[in-house]
Amino acid sequence: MIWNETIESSDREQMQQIQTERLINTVRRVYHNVASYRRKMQEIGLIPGDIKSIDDIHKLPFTNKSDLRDNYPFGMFTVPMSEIVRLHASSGTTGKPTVVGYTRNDLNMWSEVVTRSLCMAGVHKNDIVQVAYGYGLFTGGLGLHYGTENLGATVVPISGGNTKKQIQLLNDFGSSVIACTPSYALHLAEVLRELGIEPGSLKLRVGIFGAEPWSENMRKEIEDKLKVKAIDIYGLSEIVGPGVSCECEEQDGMHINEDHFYPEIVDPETLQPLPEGKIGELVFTTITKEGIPIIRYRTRDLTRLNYSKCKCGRTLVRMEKCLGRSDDMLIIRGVNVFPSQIESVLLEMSETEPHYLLVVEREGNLDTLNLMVEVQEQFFSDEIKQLQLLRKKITDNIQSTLGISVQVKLVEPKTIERTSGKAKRVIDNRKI
Ligand code: DLL
Repeated sequence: MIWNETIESSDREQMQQIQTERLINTVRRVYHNVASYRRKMQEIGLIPGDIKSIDDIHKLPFTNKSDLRDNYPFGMFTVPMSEIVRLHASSGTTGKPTVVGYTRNDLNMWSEVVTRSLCMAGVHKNDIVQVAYGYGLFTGGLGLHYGTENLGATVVPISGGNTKKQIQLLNDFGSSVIACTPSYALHLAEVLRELGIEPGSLKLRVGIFGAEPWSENMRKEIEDKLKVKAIDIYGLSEIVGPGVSCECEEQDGMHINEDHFYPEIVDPETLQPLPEGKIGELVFTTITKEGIPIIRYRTRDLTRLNYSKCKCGRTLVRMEKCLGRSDDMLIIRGVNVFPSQIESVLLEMSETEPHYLLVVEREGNLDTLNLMVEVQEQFFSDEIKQLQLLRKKITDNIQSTLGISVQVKLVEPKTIERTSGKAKRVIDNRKI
């Protein structure tokens, strides 16, 4: 079912008209209410009247995470606090969190885009949706929660973690949909196996997985082990949270709710717009948000856009599965490496588990990439020779696909820490 047929299947011209009107309003709004936007625009001699159509968006300055931090906590809100009904924040690894505020209308819009996303994923009113994203300042839990209620399906607000309880409720309540990170989905599958529960005996049929990058091979693995259709959902707290985009049942790119979030792809070095189909950094402008509208936000996520009509009937532009973040990209002796590429190689091999950790060290002036990877129980052998052969196979596969050498350390199953939230795949010990 398409939740909002008129919008989700509208023709390009109509969509651009909506985007133009909304962008003009948003620019006016931030110019008159947020000092930092006004200052940035004045610096380049731009006034709101210069933005006459969506195509003028390139004239506007970019916004970075640092802008939000510099204006911590509420400096970029465009309404008085009396209009803000909810706050969320993303923790980040360093410094202050990034805080976002929602008005009542913002929350309604967010529910709408999550409901659209659930419909894209093939979820309907009769489904029981177990929301295993964290509830709290993180947007995952509450975002999926209200979208599910708005659809009229049943929500199980269990939040993240407590795997045994998750499994008990999957079983007892007959949850047909699970929403969690893809790495946690794999963990769930692992525990099910340990408990001797056949995933096929549960009612589970759809998984709404996001909040971290995951490869196509990981999708196959999850679908196979958990017996669900694995749908990719994308979002970030600065823009709204989950529901910025989501895959439909075709699983061929995530439809962006572009009547609310206008996407661009730019070259991360030159910041110039790139033509359709080119991979670059995704940039978003919110065009309906009231609490904290964001102009040209640099997500650091790398992907490409596809404007062709989807087989599902939607015309909303699609973004490809994220390759990774530009700031997660490792440059190892000059070669660009994404953790997702290593993940893909590992998942193509039957001997390894999809649990791994990359540790980068600098010895002298030389970077070394160490890969710790779990070996499947049945391949974990006491025979050193067997293990040496396996290490060589992994090293060779990575060398031939990525063109870099890695030091592989094989570890027993369940050595690498499991998390119910975003998985940590990289430790960079280089002091550069
Ligand atoms: O992760 C919101 C979310 C919750 C999305 C639940 C999907 C499901 P943040 O914590 O602000 O928000 O992190 C945003 O996570 O810029 C991406 O780098 C990454 N990310 C989110 N979804 C995906 C995805 C939530 N489907 C950051 N694929 C983003 C790859 C993703 N990366």
